[in-house]
Amino acid sequence: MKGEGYNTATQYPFIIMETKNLTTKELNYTTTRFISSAPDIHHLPAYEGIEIAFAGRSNAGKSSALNALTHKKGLARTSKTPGRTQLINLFEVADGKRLVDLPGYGYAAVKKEIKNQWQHALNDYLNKRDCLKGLVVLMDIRHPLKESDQQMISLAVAVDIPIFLLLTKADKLATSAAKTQLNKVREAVLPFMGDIQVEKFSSLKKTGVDKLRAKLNNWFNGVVTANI
Ligand SMILES: Nc1nc2c(ncn2[C@@H]2O[C@H](COP(=O)(O)OP(=O)(O)OP(=O)(O)O)[C@@H](O)[C@H]2O)c(=O)[nH]1
Ligand SMILES: [Mg+2]
Repeated sequence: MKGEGYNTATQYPFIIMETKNLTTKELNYTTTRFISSAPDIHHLPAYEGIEIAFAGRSNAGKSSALNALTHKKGLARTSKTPGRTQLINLFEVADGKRLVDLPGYGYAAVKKEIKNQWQHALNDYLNKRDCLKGLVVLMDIRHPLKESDQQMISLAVAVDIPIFLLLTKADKLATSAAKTQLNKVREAVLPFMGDIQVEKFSSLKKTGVDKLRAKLNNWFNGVVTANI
């Protein structure tokens, strides 16, 4: 099945390269359940299914986004204290389909040495984790594209992992300011030359949750899009 479309993130046409099913199967995210935690990337259990990871700076709203997606307030622990999620938490959406809540990067109080270790570990994860089919990168809409975010995006693009970039806490800005920020970030990611879609998001107001669900459905169903 081949179809042409338009990628709003990059303004380039795209072609659907491969679909396992003619229609994207809607998954039910509300039955997502916690599977296990791993102390670090090297302790993640081998996996035959499809894994999609949520990454972002500490406090960006990763755990909150997972809870909004699944309609489960307490599925992933959220906190006002940055660096709350220190373990890698695995969740199962359906058989062979998992979401991963990664610990936040770029937390100011973490020593440089630890930050470097984490960077290496992320690099390994993106390079070696064959089951990883997509990366949701979350950034506070008021502070997007910090150096650590850019590193993360570069790493993922280098290994051809598609990115869904969510500008979180959009409720903290007026609608027009949020739109301006969205357009700025869409422009700013063009030089990365990756498969990157940028959207506004608010766990509080549920903004962007439908788009996140649609993207995850595509990735979990093996729909691959590529810029041409
Ligand atoms: N206003 C607003 N606050 C939010 C939103 N999403 C998250 N927050 C708040 O931001 C703080 C951090 O959210 P978390 O979801 O714990 O962030 P995290 O990225 O998982 O943080 P770490 O686990 O520390 O890396 C919490 O106080 C949340 O309530 C949002 O959409 N709107
Ligand atoms: Mg968290």
